[in-house]
Amino acid sequence: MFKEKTPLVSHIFTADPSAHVFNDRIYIYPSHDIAHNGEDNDDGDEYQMEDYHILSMDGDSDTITDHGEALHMKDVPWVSKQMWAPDAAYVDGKYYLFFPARDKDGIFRIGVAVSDKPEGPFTPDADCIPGSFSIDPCSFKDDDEQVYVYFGGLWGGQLEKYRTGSFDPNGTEPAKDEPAVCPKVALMSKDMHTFAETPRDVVILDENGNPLLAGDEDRRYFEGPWTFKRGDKYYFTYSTGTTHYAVYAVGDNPYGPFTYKGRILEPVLGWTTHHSVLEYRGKWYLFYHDCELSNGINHRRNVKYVELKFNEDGTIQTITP
Ligand code: FUB
Repeated sequence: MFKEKTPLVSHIFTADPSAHVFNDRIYIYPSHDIAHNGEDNDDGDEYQMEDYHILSMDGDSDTITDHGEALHMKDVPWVSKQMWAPDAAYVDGKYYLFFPARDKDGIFRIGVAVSDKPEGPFTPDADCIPGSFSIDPCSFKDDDEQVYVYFGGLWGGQLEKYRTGSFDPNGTEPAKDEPAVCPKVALMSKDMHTFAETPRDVVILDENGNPLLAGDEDRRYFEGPWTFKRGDKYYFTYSTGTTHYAVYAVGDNPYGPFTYKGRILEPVLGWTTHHSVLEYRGKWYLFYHDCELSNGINHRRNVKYVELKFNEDGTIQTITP
């Protein structure tokens, strides 16, 4: 593996890398940032992405392949704008791309698209996943082949607007001394096009077994979930958003609860901290992004990776970019 800590590609802006190993090759499912001169705001209007390009690489060269446009929003009937952070899963000979976008009413939903190849092109379903909401879907396939999708993001991602169980356009975050908003998880149905259950809360606990509080911005969930298994432990990783850390929590099953353990990555150049973790040829890697190529413009990001190291007790060594 080469190119560690350097932008993997520079001909397009890329972000939110979801990395998987398929056929002994690393496939990266990133957002494709669009350069424009609009202002940033708390709704994420600066993230105007319209399509996805899948990247791939192997362990034997420094060549990164951009497989070209894999899916464009003009081909997705339910989407109005903002194709944000995607992920993919392989099940029974097919590759499934999960992606969030705003529907025609401006509400974020999650869609599915299918391909015979990991790099696409992907054919989208005509409608979004029924009952889906918010952003940042990530998939996790457990040892029993069951696939779970985790999702949710505050502010622009609208997660705090579902605290009553349905969409409240005026919904806000809890008070600082109340439990934080939880990310969600749902088991996928066997055909991978629908949730097999109503999404559940992913509860993240502190060292005393209490749910993290909304005011605990160094540790509470903001966006960018990722789940992986190491040994018999399930690791749930995520971004703390306003404090810009990538952090992790550990549990005993895919639904949690997960207990907060520490930081994976200190803040990078740029506001967002979206990442993924994968094992490849016996080593672990963190895929992440920063804004090096644009000198810090938040919506012009570039994907990178770095080796991730574990301590003997399963804790993760914090990376300082
Ligand atoms: O790329 C748009 C949004 O920015 C993602 O959905 C978030 O995770 C953040 O990286």
